[in-house]
Amino acid sequence: MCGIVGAVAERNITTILIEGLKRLEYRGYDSAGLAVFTQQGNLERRRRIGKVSELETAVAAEPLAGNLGIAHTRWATHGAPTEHNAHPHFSGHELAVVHNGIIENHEELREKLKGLGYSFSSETDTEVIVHLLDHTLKTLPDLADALKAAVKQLHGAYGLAVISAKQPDRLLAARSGSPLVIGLGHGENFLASDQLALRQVTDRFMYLEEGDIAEIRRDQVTIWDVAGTQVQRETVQYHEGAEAADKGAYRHFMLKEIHEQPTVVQRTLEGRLGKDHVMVQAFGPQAAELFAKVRNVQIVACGTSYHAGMVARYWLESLAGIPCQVEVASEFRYRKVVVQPDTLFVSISQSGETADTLAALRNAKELGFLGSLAICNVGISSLVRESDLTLLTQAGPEIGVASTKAFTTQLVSLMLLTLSLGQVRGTLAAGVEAELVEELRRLPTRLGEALAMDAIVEKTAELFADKHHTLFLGRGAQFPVAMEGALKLKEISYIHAEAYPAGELKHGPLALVDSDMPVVTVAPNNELLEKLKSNLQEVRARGGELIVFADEAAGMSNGEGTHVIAVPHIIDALAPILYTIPLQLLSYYVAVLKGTDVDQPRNLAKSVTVE
Ligand code: HGA
Repeated sequence: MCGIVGAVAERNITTILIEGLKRLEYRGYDSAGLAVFTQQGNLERRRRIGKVSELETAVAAEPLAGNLGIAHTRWATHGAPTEHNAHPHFSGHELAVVHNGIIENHEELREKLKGLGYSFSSETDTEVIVHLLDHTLKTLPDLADALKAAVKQLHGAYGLAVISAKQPDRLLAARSGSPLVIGLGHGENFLASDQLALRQVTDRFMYLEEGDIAEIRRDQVTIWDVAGTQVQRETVQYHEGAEAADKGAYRHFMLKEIHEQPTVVQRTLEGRLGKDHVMVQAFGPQAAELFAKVRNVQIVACGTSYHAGMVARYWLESLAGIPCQVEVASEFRYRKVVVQPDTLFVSISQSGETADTLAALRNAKELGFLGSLAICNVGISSLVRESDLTLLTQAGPEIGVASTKAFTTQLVSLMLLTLSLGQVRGTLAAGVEAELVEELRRLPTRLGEALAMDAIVEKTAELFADKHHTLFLGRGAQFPVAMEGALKLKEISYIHAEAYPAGELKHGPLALVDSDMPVVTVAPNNELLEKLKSNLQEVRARGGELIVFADEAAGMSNGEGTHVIAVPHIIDALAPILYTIPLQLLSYYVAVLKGTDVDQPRNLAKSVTVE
């Protein structure tokens, strides 16, 4: 995804900009560029498609030095990944902008600006911003005033950095739907879309809030909130140890990553939600055109990602009315597959290098699919490069071998896919998209509430310490959640765990149930609750011990052999994401009790790049 870096200093800032972009490289991008107000008094830029190192080579060949600059790594949403579409975008020779996000009313603004005599040199939505700002500067000559007025005309999501050769003592920033952080130095200040980009130059940060505009000078930062009132934002100081590849205060990476889920889910949603709809272009410039033709979906993945795909099948069919099949990649790749007309091939992988999934994608290209979409956490991976469309999960580096935050961000991405396909094809029931967009916005807070179950789940884990086998039950979209819960427990505690749709119990697995076989159940308050309660009676009648994660309003209570753990209420469609959290915590605490190697369980590897 796009990255922004900006700097205003006494020293030359070109290398700081390039180093910052490199630190954001892991997010994936297709081109990079920078603009610097040079010592000769001009605004100059260099742009290149491909890696930041290409840009670095271009700058080395044709150096530019200055004290004020902005830089960007682009992941195209509007217009192909070409050099002329790469940011920064200019209006004339004196104004430069970099942008993360999507401007939804860009066509209308483009027409208006053309009418005012502006000519466009790119196909991006971003270029309208710079010309609009230039036009506004004619009546409001102060850059901050002009930016405040101009952004009022933008619909969509943006994180912006702006510089002007006419006011070269300041860097301007605006945030709405795409994160920005100011890095505070001594006699110099910085801006970035992620503090990681600036850790080389400072450890003090100020996070902009939604609607904020900031004017950043060498020795002063001024911020206005959405109402135009001047405000102070808190300064946060980072210490060594706050890096992603550090466990910080947590005992294991897995626990740290479980607790990061509200933040990374928030990040995965950023820039992708409009007021009451999902921005389809978040899947890439051709997404709307391709999605309009989709009549079926085939999902292919392995392990945890496969479980995310299984949840998506329930969503795609029940919410968007689109038939969906899901298969593990190692089967799909070797089977003779019959492809329905107009089927979208969707692959899901944390690393984007999973050998089976990659091979399945390569085979799929010969099979007549309509197109391919990768849902992936690594932007520079083979899966992303070889797919037509991509939606990057923003989970950040996942170090624990057992996947946690990658899974929940995959689920969020798949919900965005469901709503996008339903939106483009017109198959969503009235009001569903607006309601789910609203609920998605609240999701990070709800996940935080679920994490507050940590202590009670830790206590519950003691029930498993001497057990060798476990059953996990769920119904509907909670069945794959139960599968993921069982997989997590197997992976890190080495306890044998099986998941069943609860209705299947009496068709076989009930024979296994006795007092040595705890049965874990996920029970949101939906139309299947009463049926699920009957299934649980079947377990109790055989002496099985029940651990039930139930909606606080489900009317279930503790009894002999029945441990009910209340889960905060959530809209049913998003329940699979929320219920995953206590199951992750459960497997974690069971593994800790058993003393296994939580982050690197035996026999397993993080990115399965072999068959
Ligand atoms: N819409 C802009 C920026 C894209 C972006 O933020 N991607 O993550 C463009 O297409 O250039």
